[in-house]
Amino acid sequence: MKARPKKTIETVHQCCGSPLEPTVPTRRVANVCWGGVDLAELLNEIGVDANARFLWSYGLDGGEFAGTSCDWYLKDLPLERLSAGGVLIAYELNGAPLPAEHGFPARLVVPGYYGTNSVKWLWRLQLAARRADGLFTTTLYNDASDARDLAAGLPPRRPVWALAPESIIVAPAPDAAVALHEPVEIWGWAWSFRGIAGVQVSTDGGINYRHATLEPRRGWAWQPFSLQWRPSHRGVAQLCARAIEAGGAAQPVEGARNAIHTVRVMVE
Ligand SMILES: Nc1nc2c(c(=O)[nH]1)N[C@H]1C(S)=C(S)[C@@H](COP(=O)(O)O)O[C@H]1N2
Ligand SMILES: [Mo]
Repeated sequence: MKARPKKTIETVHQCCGSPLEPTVPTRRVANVCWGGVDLAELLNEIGVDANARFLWSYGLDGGEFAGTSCDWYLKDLPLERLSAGGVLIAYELNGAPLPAEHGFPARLVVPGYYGTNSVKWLWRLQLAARRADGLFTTTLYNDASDARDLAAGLPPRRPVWALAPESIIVAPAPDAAVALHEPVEIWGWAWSFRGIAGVQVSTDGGINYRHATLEPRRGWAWQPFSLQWRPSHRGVAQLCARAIEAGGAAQPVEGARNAIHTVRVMVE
């Protein structure tokens, strides 16, 4: 693999949280740089069977999870995602060899998909006409559609693949003190599979929102946003950020892993 051209990609990398608590936000997210081999190019060279629809990837780790024992960590993804580009067999993280805990010697990296799909300690790839049955493919990591999703024509269960629109406030920090009438910069990061078109920020717990300044997306990286604020009342202020996707989908207020992030600060 190292004899092939090395491709480097900066991506947002997010854990979707526990598959046993799929609606609980954990906001475990970072932006990292991967180096490795372009998987779509590699498969084009090998040649792909016309019946193939899914890529199955196997990690070397096995054991028991949620009362079920597994030989391997096995995930699958639709081949359309591969054609969209950017999927790597990565052997570098931030310019250094992958550390053991991040998948040494090689891992899959699926930009724009939740971290669970980026299989570490990769030892086998398989193309198949159907999804891979397994604990981490067709049992866990599938979101149940609610009445609104069903009305919008979504299937009853959807695999946890594409990143839903989300944003986090980085500053001010939770419980920070800010000065009355002095300018404060509220800033953070926003991301989704499709890219974020706008971020709105509230300083009154989500009653009123204003448009923040948002950088356009570069590749698969997350996007910075910021808003200048002059606090006009003493006491507690609840800061909220809401990301809106290119297609119009916005972060929900609650009850989902990508629910709106609120940061409480003290105006003194
Ligand atoms: N082989 C293997 N790959 C795996 C996992 C795992 O348990 N085994 N966990 C997945 C999950 S749930 C996440 S969020 C990411 C975390 O990647 P990181 O440890 O590099 O942050 O790895 C994914 N790849
Ligand atoms: Mo995860």
